[in-house]
Amino acid sequence: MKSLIHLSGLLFWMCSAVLTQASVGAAFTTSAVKTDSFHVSGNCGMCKSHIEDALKNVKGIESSNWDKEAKKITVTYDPSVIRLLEIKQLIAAAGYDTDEIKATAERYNGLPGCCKYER
Ligand SMILES: [Cu+2]
Repeated sequence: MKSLIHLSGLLFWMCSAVLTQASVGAAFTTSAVKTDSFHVSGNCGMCKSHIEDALKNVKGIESSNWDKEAKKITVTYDPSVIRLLEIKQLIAAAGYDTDEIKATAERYNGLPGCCKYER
């Protein structure tokens, strides 16, 4: 009987330790994450996938959504992991101009015809 009480005590301790860690982890991610919007040139749906793919599987970036009509991207990211300027560099490297970083002529020229936005 004594060992059973001991075991349940241990289980309780383990569960609360896990729970505490989980809530600390969640608090960290929610408080650190930031959402920013900025201009990104582009024309079509293909541009949208190029731009968003450039930010996919990038550490620190949670989500991105480029609006074809507004020519604006909304990015949710962790500024302690990746800086906004680095995000703009990734988009420029894919061939698209942002408000701060422009794509190189080489990258721009590499875009498919339908994606060659006016500069
Ligand atoms: Cu396009």
